[in-house]
Amino acid sequence: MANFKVSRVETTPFEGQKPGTSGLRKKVKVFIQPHYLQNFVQATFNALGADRVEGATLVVSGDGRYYSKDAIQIITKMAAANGVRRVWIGQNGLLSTPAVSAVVRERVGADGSKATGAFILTASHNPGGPHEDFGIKYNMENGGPAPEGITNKIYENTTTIKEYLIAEGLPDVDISTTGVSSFEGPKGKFDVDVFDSTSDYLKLLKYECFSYVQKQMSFCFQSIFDFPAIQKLLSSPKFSFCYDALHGVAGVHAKRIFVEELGANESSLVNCVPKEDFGGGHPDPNLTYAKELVARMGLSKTHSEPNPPEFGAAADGDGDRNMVLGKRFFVTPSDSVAIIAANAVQAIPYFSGGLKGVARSMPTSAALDIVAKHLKLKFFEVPTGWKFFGNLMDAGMCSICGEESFGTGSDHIREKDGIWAVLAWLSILAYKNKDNLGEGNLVSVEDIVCQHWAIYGRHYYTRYDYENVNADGAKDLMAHLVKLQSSIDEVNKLIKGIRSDVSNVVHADEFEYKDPVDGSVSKHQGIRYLFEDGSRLVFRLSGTGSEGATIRLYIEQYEKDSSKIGRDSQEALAPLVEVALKLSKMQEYTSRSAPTVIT
Ligand code: VG1
Ligand code: CO
Repeated sequence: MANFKVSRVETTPFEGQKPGTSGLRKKVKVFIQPHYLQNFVQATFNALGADRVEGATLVVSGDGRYYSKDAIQIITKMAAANGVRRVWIGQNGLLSTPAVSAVVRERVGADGSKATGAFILTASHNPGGPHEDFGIKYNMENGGPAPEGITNKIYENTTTIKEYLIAEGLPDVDISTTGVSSFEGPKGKFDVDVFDSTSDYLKLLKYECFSYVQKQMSFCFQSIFDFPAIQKLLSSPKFSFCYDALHGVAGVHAKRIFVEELGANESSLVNCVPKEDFGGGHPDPNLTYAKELVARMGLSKTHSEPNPPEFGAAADGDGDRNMVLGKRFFVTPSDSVAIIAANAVQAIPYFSGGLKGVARSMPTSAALDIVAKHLKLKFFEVPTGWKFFGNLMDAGMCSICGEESFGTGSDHIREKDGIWAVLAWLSILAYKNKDNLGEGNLVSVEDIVCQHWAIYGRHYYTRYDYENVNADGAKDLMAHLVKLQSSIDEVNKLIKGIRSDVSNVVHADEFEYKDPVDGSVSKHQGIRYLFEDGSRLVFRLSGTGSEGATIRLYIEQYEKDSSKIGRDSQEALAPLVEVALKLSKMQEYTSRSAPTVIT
């Protein structure tokens, strides 16, 4: 048994340690400055207060990006010094963001302990490596991101911090081998428990039934997916599958879940070995950055693929996002959540008793709204960022939710969940094809989406991102758009001068949200222009970048006429895009003639 002392280290505040949409994200060179990470971690402990820190059980893990291993050792030593009772670390420090949430909610330690919170080390879809981004965020006892009340407090603390506590004499822990190491400090015992990264997460996802034939009874444990049904689909020679983790942490879970549990061929996995720099790529699952998958699925403009798989998916660095593709077919994330919600009760055992409600972030298309109306479900529209869904779920008001930014999930945890979304799609495919895996034609991803549009109508949707533009220019553009909102007549005159075939704006505002559970109000959550025919233009500044500003422009148009739902989406949206760019004076304010990424 080793012993450690607590040492108090004097420090001074760093500017800009304000958590954004999802934690604090900065360049690695900023994070590795002496005391930088330590200040933020101590500010978090101070924001939580001694009651929630002393004796706590904290999960510390992440997506394995550059600097994670050092950060884990630092946070472990600071936790010990602050009186935390035990730290839980996924093997090699690897846990996807949804796996962390699952571990916080479900894992029980060998001594019966339960986690009380988590530090997640990730900058999610931002690139990694010595010259790229690192990030950290804190999740609460419900497994969800800290609410704004806490993140504001953390930020305040970072502006006044004078000292932090760190254990002296505590050796670096070996995070590559599972097992518990125990230490003794001035306040008593401190344990470090390194555990298998996937077991608890898998246990939550797998729906298991045990039949007691003699007594003619069967018990089903409350879990989520029908694994045997998915297994049958994956083993059918008619079906083929491809999963690209973009060298993020999802690869670890994917191998275990898709290959070892569900019997997918190992060759279905692409880029599933986590790398500190994501292989030099941008671990953001969209049509621009998930190049290899896009080519394999027959969607590349420069490469022709003779026989793409039936179903493909990609994840981001920390495994909470998903992109869903069919053979030569892209499913927009807004459609994906609507289609999952429409089919959940039939196809996914966890939802067989019905849905409590559904929710989407404001810029996400209204495809989910239409499903909610048809199925008479409670429906919520929240600001961007997963933290807003947590309250609804804790209050039993929401089962399925999603964001246009490739985030989909449910109340099984309190984060979006990339692998969950893939299993949800595999479940729908398995359900739709349960009678034709032998004879008959396979119902494809494209068939499912087109059938959905035929029933509910189609929301043409696109997002333009202008990454790393001049921050002042971005601010001026937003101010210009807010100012325009004071006269709708003026806006409509401008629009008619740009395109006469675009309908009238009937309402324009900055989105504001009052949480129906705790009554808290979040203002300035995006600038909206709503049109008479249901079309929308939304402008937001990103809260996850680490340099300059990123402007997001969201464009949506609803089409109910079934003879018009098969158009190319960029072509269908061209008039609205033109209006958006000219109305906002995008080129003038950003000096950019084209966006960095179109999704
Ligand atoms: C982006 C997305 C948002 C998402 C957030 C975190 O935020 O738009 O929908 O919740 O990233 O996702 P912003 O503020 O840059 O638009 V992750 O996977 O990066 O944690
Ligand atoms: Co992410």
